Amino acid sequence: MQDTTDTRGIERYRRMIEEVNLDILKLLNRRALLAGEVNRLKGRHGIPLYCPDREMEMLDILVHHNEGPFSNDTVKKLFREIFRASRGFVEERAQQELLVAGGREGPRAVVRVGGESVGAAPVLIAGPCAVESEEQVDCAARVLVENGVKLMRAGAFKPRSSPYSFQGTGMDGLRLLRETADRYGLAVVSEVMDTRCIEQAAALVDVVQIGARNMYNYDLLREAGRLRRPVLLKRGFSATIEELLYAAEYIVKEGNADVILCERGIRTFETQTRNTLDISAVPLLKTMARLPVIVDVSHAAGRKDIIVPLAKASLAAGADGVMVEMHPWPSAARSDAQQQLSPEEFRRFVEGIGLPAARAAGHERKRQAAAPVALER
Ligand SMILES: [Mn+2]
Repeated sequence: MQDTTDTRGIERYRRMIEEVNLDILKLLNRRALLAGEVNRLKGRHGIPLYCPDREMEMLDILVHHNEGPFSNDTVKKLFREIFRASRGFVEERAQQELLVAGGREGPRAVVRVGGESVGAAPVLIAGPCAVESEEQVDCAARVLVENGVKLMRAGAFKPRSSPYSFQGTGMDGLRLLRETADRYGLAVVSEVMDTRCIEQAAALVDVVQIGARNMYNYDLLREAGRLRRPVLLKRGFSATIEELLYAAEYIVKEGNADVILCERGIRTFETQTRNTLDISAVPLLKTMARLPVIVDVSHAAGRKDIIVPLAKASLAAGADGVMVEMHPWPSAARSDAQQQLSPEEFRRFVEGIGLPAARAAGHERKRQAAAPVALER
C-alpha cells in the first residue's frame, strides 16, 4: 500500500519537473529572442555585440537574488552557459542576416560583365600582371581573344611591397588598357587603390578590383559600394573568411550588389608556394555568401608549374571562375615575372583546365545557330 503511494508520488513529482523543464525551455528561448532584439538595435548603431560588463552585471543581480538551494557558484556557472548559448545564437543570426549571406539553397547573385554571367557558368579572367606598354597590352589582348577569353585583367596601379619597385603606369595605363580592350571586344578587370581617383578609374574599367592589400581599406570599400560597376574583391592574405564577408558587406551595404569574391591564397609557413591556396574557402564562401567566387591561381601559387591542378581543384570545389596571369614575354615582365604564363603556356593552360574559353565559345556558336536570338551584350 505504502509502495503504491510512493510510486504515485514519484510520478507526480516527475510530471511537475517535466512541466518546469518546459517552462525553463520556453523562458530560455524567449531570452534568446530578446537578446536577438538587443543586438539588432546594437547592429543598427554599430555598437559591439559582445559586452562582458553587461554579463558581470547580470550575474551580480542573480547572485543577489539567489535563495538556494543552488550555490552562487552553481548559479553563475549555469547562467554563463546560458549567456554563451545566447551569444552563439545572436552571432549566427547576425551572420545570416548579412546582405551578402545566403546558403546553397537561396538565390545566388550573378554578376554580368561583358557578355559573361559570373556566377552562372565558370569564367576565365586572364592577362598580364601589369599594363606596361602599348605593344604588350595589344599582344596580350590578341592572345586572349585567340583563346576565347572575354575578361582581361591587367593592373595599372600596382601596390608593391617595396616602394622602389615598379608602381604601375597609372591613369595613362588604364586609358591604354581601355582602348586596347575596346579594340578586341574585351571587358577589363583592373585594380583601384585610391578613393581620390576611384570614380575616374572606374569609368575606364568594367570591373573594379580591390586588391588583397586593400581588403581592409574600409573607405575604399564604401566608395566602391557607391559605384555602378561590379567589384572583384580579393581576400587579404591574412584575412579570415568572415573578414572577407564583412568587407564585401561594406560594398553591398552602400548599394552595389555586384560583388565577386576572390580567393588568392593566404600566408602560411609554407615556402614552396608564394601563398597557400585555401581551397576550403571556395565551398565555405559559396555556403556562407550568395556572391560568385573565383580563384586567382597565379598569385596563390606564385609559380606556373602547378596552376592547372590548382585551377581544376578550384572548379571542382565550386568556383565560378579562375583568374590567371599571362604575359606576351614573361621573362621581361616588370612584375610577377616568375608566375606569368607565356602565350603558348596559356594555350596549354586553357586546354588543361578543360574550361570555358574555347569550349564555351563553341557552345555559344551552337546556341546561336539553334535559336537565332540576339544575345544580351
Ligand atoms: Mn601580379
